[in-house]
Amino acid sequence: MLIKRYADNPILTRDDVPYPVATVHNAGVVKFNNRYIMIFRSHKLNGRSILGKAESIDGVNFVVDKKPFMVPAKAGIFKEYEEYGLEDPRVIFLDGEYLITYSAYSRNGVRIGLAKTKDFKSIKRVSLITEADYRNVVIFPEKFNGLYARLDRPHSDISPWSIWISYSPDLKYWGESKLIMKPCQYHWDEMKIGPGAPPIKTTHGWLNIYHGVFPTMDGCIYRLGVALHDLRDPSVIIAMGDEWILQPEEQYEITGYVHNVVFCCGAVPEKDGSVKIYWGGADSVMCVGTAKIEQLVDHCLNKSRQPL
Ligand code: BMA
Repeated sequence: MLIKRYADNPILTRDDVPYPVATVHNAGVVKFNNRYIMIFRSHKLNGRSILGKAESIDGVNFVVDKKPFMVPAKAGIFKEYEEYGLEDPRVIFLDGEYLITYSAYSRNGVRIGLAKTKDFKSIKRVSLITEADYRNVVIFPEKFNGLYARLDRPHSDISPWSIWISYSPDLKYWGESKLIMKPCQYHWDEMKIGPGAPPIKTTHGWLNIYHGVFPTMDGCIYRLGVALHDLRDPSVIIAMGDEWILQPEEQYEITGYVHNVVFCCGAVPEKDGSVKIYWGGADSVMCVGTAKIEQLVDHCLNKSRQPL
């Protein structure tokens, strides 16, 4: 097994949240002042989502803030596009600040919002960085030739749910977009793929933990896979692991708000060469597992498939 599930999963459920929510899932996690900060998604009891925050010393035992971290904006352009809620946050640290990307839902579709914080207390919304029909945007925690880089997941009928890369000088204007990874027919990720955790720098390349979806007569199955991007040019895929690294197997992944889902928005690399991978189980609870970064890299390199 590449990923060792924590024995006491799930690590966070709605019972741990001091305000009424139906779920706790799909969380971004980063280190801040020697603590783990988790920004998680919750369905409210009307079915729309908000973001909560939890803190931990060991990355496993989390305490949730008394109040939600981010709710739909009450004014301006963000109000218009966050009307139906905020989903699936990813968090990275770059140039002294934390960048949070999240899906913003409204009657106009789903697009990606970007917010900044230095202390996880005051949050500044920066920009809506995509138009509609984008989800799962992760920003690399380093710049390339002075540009921010992100993996994103637009959707169109001709090129369904694939992973693209885009660049920006200022986090606001994005371009130089390029398709870099596609779903593979009759394969565990044949229906959709999308970026999961923000990429992790390794000596062999940027490790990208992504999700893949397979449609069955009983609905979709969400699993996780890994790919390696070139360190200097992340639009180049060095390898893409042919087999998944995690699939729904435990009861808390098989049944819940949406069954058969493991969905990752965050992973924290540790000094000992391991990585804590966080995933939402069945869109209901938060789970964690550990893996050796080297083994995930080998998984990409040893049995790779064509990314396009
Ligand atoms: C996707 C998103 C995720 C969710 C997944 C499984 O389309 O909505 O937030 O975890 O479906 O329901």
